[in-house]
Amino acid sequence: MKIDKCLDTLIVGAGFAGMYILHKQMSEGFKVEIFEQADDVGGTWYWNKYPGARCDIESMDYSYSFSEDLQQEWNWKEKYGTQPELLEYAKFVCKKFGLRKNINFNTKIIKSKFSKEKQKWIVTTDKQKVIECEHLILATGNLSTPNTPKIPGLNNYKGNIYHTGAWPGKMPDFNGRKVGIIGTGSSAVQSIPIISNTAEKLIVFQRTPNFSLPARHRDLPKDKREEYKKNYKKYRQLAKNSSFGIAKYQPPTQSTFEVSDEERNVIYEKAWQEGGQAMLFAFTDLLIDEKANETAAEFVRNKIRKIVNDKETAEKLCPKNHPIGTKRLCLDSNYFETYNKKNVSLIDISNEPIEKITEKGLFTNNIEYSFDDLVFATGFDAMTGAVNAIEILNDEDVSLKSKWSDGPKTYLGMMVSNFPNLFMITGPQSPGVKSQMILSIEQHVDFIHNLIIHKKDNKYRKVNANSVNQDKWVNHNNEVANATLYPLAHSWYNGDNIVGKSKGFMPYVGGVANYKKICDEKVSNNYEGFEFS
Ligand code: FAD
Ligand code: N01
Repeated sequence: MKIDKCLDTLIVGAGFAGMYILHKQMSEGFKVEIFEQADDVGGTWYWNKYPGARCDIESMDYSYSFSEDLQQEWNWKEKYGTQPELLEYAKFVCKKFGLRKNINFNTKIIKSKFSKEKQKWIVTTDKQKVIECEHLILATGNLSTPNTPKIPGLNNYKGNIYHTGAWPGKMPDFNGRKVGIIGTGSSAVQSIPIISNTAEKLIVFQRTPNFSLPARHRDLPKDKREEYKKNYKKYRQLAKNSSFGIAKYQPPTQSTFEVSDEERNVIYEKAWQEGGQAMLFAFTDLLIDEKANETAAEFVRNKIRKIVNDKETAEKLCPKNHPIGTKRLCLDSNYFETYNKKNVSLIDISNEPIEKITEKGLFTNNIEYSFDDLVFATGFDAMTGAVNAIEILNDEDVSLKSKWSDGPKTYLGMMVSNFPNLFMITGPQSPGVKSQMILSIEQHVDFIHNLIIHKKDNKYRKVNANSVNQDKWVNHNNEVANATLYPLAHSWYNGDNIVGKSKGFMPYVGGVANYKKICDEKVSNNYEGFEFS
């Protein structure tokens, strides 16, 4: 086989994870390159250009911390970074650290096989180029494989079709048009209010109502930004010590029923007015005790009932089939208020799934709805989709996908047993998606980079995750998750959103501080669970 290029490290993906590990490996003198299917950096913030897309963790938190220079140089304009601002930030980082020359754009990795004789990965691109590398790092993203449900008749539709997770670069003009949108997750909650401002009519097809709290979005005042910058060290440390990697959300100290109903209401009301996810951090037991959780859930339902004028619509929007916070909580700007607009209607499809898509719209419960444009806000084949899309074979020709057919198994969310020198950043069973993700990305990258250096310094050619340690880690993850309410929801956290996908709770919910402590202990114990040869 003709080898077109030899690298020490090949990275797949140029989002925040890929860019940071590229920077680390370049700084250490490794021969390293990224392969990225898009034509620019940014990952999530390159693909999700839908109206209203922005992060819902405040930008002063949702940003890299590895470079003090970068922290001081970049000025976030708004409380929650918008998609264009986040994409600019990614490009700025790419330029500042001279990364672009080591990135191959418009190139998809389709296959990778660990060669027994070379003891290296042989990686194939969609352009049929073959690259040999010692280390293969998957920075392919957890929410990077858009899910378009296979609804009969989809090909017959004559209007425009959009997916929030693969939005075109040029913003479509919905002015004066009838728009249908399927889905009411975070992407829909952000885009519905904006689309409703210009569309002549917006029809929302809702299968499951979602809990959403007000974001209370605003410009970021200069004095607040400067104060944060001055004290960045303190804030970043607070984030690292927290459960979910957000400085201001420190572990609560009192439980739900320690306070009277009146006191609890005052606490919830304060959190509601403050905006963001504060409410979920009000009490210690909200995510472990159903009765406690119900007090917060009902508080939010009552807010929805107050905001939405039409009683029937309000009730349809009230989530009742899962505890609050067990599906990814949404933050919104006037989402529920949007249903008071004359041009917006809500169709509950919980009991009547969409039967088919037609030339002009879709059929549900024998009623045809027509529109000019159809938006899929139907989420992603999360956490395993992008990894499984690459054919990854170990030296015994066993595919990673087949290994994961009953659900993913990893060691610390970073390696898979019997797939040596293959690393993933924020993989399944890591706290990645249950945290401020850039914080988790930085912690994983530092760990993997140091592991590679340790391997190199000790002249090892291979590092592999021990299968017993991997099983223990997976069991520990399950135990931690099963002690919470998370498994009670049907969500992308447990593969429920994809027909035919194996079911099981995938993220580590023991918190970022605990997770880092565990990782650090493994290192102190001479890289416990990692086999070098
Ligand atoms: P990504 O940004 O997904 O990048 C992965 C890259 O890999 C992509 O560019 C993709 O094209 C590329 N790729 C994948 N497979 C291949 C292949 N086979 N060949 C070549 N290239 C490939 N997290 C938060 O913490 N806070 C937030 O507020 C927040 N908001 C979000 C909003 C939206 C709309 C979405 C979708 C996600 C949000 N997230 C948020 C999660 C977000 O995905 C992460 O914060 C972060 O951006 C992930 O970075 P990443 O580099 O790991 O992956
Ligand atoms: O996707 P989702 P998303 N017929 O999976 C519905 C991050 N993010 O893109 O709940 C009808 O949450 C589905 O219904 P149901 C964040 O981590 C963050 O919105 O499965 N409906 C659901 O309503 C988030 O969690 C931000 O019953 C169908 C919706 O489509 C993650 O990305 C913004 C259907 C999908 O919701 C994914 O969010 C955006 C079908 N066949 C994204 N299939 C921030 O604000 C699916 N649905 C930071």
